[in-house]
Amino acid sequence: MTATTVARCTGAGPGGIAVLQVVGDVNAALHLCTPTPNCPEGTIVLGHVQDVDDVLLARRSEHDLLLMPHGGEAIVHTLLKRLQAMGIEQVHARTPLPAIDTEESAMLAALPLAPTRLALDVLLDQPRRWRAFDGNWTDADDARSARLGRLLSPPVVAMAGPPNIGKSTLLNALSGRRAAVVADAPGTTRDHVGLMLDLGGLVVEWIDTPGLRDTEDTIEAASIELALPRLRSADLLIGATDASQDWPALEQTIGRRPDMLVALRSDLGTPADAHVHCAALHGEGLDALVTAVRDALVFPEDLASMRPWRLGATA
Ligand SMILES: Nc1nc2c(ncn2[C@@H]2O[C@H](COP(=O)(O)OP(=O)(O)OP(=O)(O)O)[C@@H](O)[C@H]2O)c(=O)[nH]1
Ligand SMILES: [Mg+2]
Repeated sequence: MTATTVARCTGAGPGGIAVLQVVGDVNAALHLCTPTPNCPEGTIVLGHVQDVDDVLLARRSEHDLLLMPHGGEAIVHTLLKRLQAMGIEQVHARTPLPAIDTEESAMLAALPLAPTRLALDVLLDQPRRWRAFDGNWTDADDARSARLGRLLSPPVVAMAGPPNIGKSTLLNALSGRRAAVVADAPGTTRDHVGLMLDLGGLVVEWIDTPGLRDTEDTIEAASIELALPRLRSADLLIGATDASQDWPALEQTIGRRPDMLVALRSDLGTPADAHVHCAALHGEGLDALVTAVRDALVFPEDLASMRPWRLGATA
């Protein structure tokens, strides 16, 4: 056999994912990973190169393997050095690099968008699902694909409720940092605060809004006014309150009913009708809330389904 070579198929400079193509005896490259992954022809698996990075491995044929680490220069450089130390010569890329089929090509194009392991796992399984698919696509498959699209394109979750019930405390607890000002005074939050949160494998933009109330304070009133469009357009609108107050009248305020009712400060009591309750100050009920929000946006049956996901569909 001719010498084993490696070619860098993606450009120099940082990128989401880099692609290195090993041609020849690809076993040496597979042995870079610990443990050595089983990667038969036509499969894509996730491996790990110790002290470097997770690496996607796509076995295009017996003698053709793609290594796809994150695209930072240090990672690519280290991998190339380790391959060269095994006697694998670096050569210029042969372009273009064709995918095995259109399903694999769509999946590869979407890979850099996957922000979590969950998104990556579901995405990696798509070529196999398309190959096994019976061809009978339904409206339900469209809806499921649109929800799965949220794994790549973070949906907006907005929480609305009366002042001083712990909305900002909840955001801080979910994010693990002090992102929003908290105080025992109504009208604490002014400009709404948006943070990207990983909720059990689904990344969302969580919007913490000022407490809804009639107020003489013109700055607070303007802040509330600014937040209303975010509430109207959120992918998931959460109505919140605590045991001492009513649920917010969102249908009157913004013309939209909440998708979920969450009771906060539940250590002080829980209002009737709450779908989920938590006491963020004490870290209680957060896991149940995270699961409820994730499941409302990407249904558990969407993740369990073995039917393929049509990439590009939006909810
Ligand atoms: N007992 C109890 N108090 C809490 C809990 N969460 C928040 N608090 C307290 O409730 C008060 C208000 O908290 P914030 O998070 O500022 O409430 P908010 O809903 O964001 O208030 P606005 O920004 O004014 O709308 C603070 O004193 C918090 O410490 C909780 O789970 N239990
Ligand atoms: Mg607040």
